[in-house]
Amino acid sequence: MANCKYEYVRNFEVADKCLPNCWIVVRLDGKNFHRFSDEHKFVKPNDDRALVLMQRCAESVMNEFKDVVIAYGQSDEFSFVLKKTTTQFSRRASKLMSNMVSLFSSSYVYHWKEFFGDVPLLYPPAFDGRVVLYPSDQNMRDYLSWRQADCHINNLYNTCFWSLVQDGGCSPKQAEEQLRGTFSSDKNELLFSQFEINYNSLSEMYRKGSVLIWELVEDISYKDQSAKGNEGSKVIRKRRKVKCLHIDVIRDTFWNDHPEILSVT
Ligand code: DGT
Ligand code: MG
Ligand code: MG
Repeated sequence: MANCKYEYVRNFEVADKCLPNCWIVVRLDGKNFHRFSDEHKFVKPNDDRALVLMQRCAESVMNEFKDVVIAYGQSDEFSFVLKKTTTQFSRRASKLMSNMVSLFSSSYVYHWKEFFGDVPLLYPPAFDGRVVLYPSDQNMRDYLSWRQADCHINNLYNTCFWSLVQDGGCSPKQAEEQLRGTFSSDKNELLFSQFEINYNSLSEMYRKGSVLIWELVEDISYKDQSAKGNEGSKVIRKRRKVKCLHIDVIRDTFWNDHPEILSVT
């Protein structure tokens, strides 16, 4: 067979199977969304349309990748945690990551209009992706805590920055200088004293990001359509549905309330 001569090139492919028994985290992040958000005139510092579109794309990914136990998103990024025992794509890292990233990107374009209406999508957005393995539950929780703490730090900074620029008469350079070296408490104080903003009263979506988990819902149908409401004809089917929360994942409360996430087999 003529082909045999060429088949050796297959051996140049490297195996990238994820280590067994580890949480697999796939994080994707918008490519140059600094420019993308500017060109599409995203509201600063938080654009509800953009944030909810990101959630919608993450939901599409979870519906296709049922072994994702939790996803977390903020700004232009989303992280997906696959259960330790997943065997999807034989745990091949590049296969998992590239499929998730491409589905997320195509969903972003596909659903754009639902959230942005007549605002034209000026060019195709792209996302990068990476895979990180976490061997312990604590490592995986710490990963999510890290991303949520990042969300908080950036959001507090950006809220101050854009308040100073939009309502405080500062240039971007002046705002940056005023915020340099400040602590969280200083920023909270600045927002309150100068702009009457109580940081804690801002939307939880901005402050905490978006946490996607599964919930069980019941679908009720009737065997005999003409016997609607008749208990004997009732059929209840349970199915999993993606639920979006804007909630603290750093403290134990969330994990105690959702023990199924860590105990999934
Ligand atoms: P990268 O990820 O290295 O390709 O570069 P960027 O520009 O995507 O940088 P990154 O990911 O660190 O920061 C996210 C950018 O996206 C940041 O410039 C702000 C922008 N962005 C994300 N969400 C929003 C939003 O809701 N409103 C506005 N105005 N901008 C947003
Ligand atoms: Mg980015
Ligand atoms: Mg980012």
